[in-house]
Amino acid sequence: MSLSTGAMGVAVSPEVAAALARGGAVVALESTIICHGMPYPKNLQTAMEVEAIVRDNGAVPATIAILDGVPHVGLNSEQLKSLAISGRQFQKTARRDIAHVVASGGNGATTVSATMFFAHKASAKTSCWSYMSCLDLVGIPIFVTGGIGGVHRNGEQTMDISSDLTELGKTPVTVISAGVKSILDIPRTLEYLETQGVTVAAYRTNEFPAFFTEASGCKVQCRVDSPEECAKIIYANKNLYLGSGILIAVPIPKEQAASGNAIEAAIQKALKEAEDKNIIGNTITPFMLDRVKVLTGGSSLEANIALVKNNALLGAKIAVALSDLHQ
Ligand code: PSU
Ligand code: MN
Repeated sequence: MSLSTGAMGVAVSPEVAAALARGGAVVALESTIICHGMPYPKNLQTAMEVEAIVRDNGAVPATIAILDGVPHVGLNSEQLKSLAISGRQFQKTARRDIAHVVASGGNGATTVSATMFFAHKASAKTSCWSYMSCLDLVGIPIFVTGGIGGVHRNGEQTMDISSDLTELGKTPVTVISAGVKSILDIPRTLEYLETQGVTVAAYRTNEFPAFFTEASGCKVQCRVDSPEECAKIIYANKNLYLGSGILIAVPIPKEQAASGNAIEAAIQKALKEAEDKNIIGNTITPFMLDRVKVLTGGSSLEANIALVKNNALLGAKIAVALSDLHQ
C-alpha cells in the first residue's frame, strides 16, 4: 500500500514494519543527536555504528526523522547519510514543532520528545499510520539515545523545562540514556520526572548518572541489574496501561568517564557565555553541548559517542528480552 495519506501519514520502513508485525525487537533512535549533537562525518559514523550494534544484538534499528514533511520511522542508508550531511539544516523538532515541520514540508531532526511520539504512533492500530496498514502493529516500546533534556539550571526562574520530561509523562516508551548532563539541574529534573509519574531506573547503580560522569549525587528508588529485569518493568507498565514512559539511566563506561571537575569548569564557562549572548529557548542545549565540547578539547565528543554505543547495546538486549516476554 502506498503512503496515500499525504502529510498525515508516517512512513514506516518495510524492515521496521515487518519486525513490528512479527513482534520482533525494534529500537527507536533519534535524529537531533545526529544533526545538532555531533559534527559530520563523526555523526554519520556514529549513527551507522549504533545501528550496527542494535542489529548485532538481535534488534532492528528505527532512526526517526521528518523528511520533506513526512515523518519516517526507519531510514535507509542514503536517508541516514543525507540527514548527517545536512546537519543543522534539519530543524530541531520537539513535540511543539512537529505540526509546523510536517505542514511546511520541511526536514526535521526529532528530539527525544518527538522521537517518542513517533515511536509510539508507529504502533497505532489505525489505517493511515503506516505502509503495513492492515496489521495490528505492536509498536516501538524501546528508544535509545545519549542524554535527554531536563530542567535547566535556573529553570525555576526561566521555566525552561524540556518537553522530553512531559513526553515521558504521557507516552509509554522506555528511553535508555546516560542520565542527563550536568548542564542541567539534575535534582530538579528528577523531581519533575517524579511529578510526571515517570519510572526512573538506574542500571547497575543506586545513583542517577550525569552523562559524562557515573554519579550525580542523586539516589534513585529503582535499581535494575539485567536486561530481563528492565523488560519485566516495561511489561508491567504496559499491562497496567499506566500510559507513562520509563527512563533507564545507564552510567557511562568507567574507561570513558570524564573528570567531573573539568566538565563542571567547562559548563560554568559555557553558561556564562550563554547568558552574555542572551541565548535562550531551544538553542541553549545545542549551544551548551557545542561549547562544552570545544572547551574540553573534544574529549566530551568521544565520551558522548562511547556512551551512546553502550546504551545501544543495552537497549537492543532489553528489546530482545521484552520481545521474548511477549512470545
Ligand atoms: N542532551 C544531550 N544530547 C542531545 C540532546 C540533549 O546530551 O543531543 C538533544 C536531545 O535531542 C534532546 C534535546 O531531546 O536535545 C533536548 O533539547 P531541549 O533542551 O531544547 O528540550
Ligand atoms: Mn527548552
